[in-house]
Amino acid sequence: RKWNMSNAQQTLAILKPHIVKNPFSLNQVKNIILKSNFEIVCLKRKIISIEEAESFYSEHKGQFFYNRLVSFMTSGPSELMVLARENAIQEWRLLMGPTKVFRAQFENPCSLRGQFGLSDTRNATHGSDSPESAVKEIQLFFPEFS
Ligand code: RTP
Ligand code: MG
Repeated sequence: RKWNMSNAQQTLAILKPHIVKNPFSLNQVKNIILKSNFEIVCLKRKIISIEEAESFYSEHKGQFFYNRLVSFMTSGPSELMVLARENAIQEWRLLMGPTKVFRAQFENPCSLRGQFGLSDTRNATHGSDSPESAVKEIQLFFPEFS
């Protein structure tokens, strides 16, 4: 089936603060995104607020890494993107690689997390995990778009 912007699936991607802080990594990640046939439909650079981070990661409240995660994600500007392509949600998660940095580096060193992840928390990127979370996350960060 041919796809185009009107029937392509969408996902929310976040390039996390340590990527945005480093112009070289940021440029490399964006080139990989475009070479992987994603269309960047919307992009904004912003410092995620504590309230947004807490709501975004509410499913992880109570986990040992939750406070560390919220403080990292609010520590500086992130780039938030709506990405579109066929099967965008699954393809973006494949391109990101495993959550844990040691798994990303050993099992999929070419993945974004394999190349750019620094730790399990500073793992370079976020991607929605289902069509329902994609809709919810796009609404949270791009209310003017959805
Ligand atoms: P994401 O939601 O960011 O796309 O990543 P994911 O589904 O692969 O991972 P998830 O289990 O949903 O965890 C969300 C984020 O929490 C941070 N994390 N830190 N042990 C740790 O320090 C730890 N474990 C998870 C990561 O930033 C992960 O992306
Ligand atoms: Mg997740």
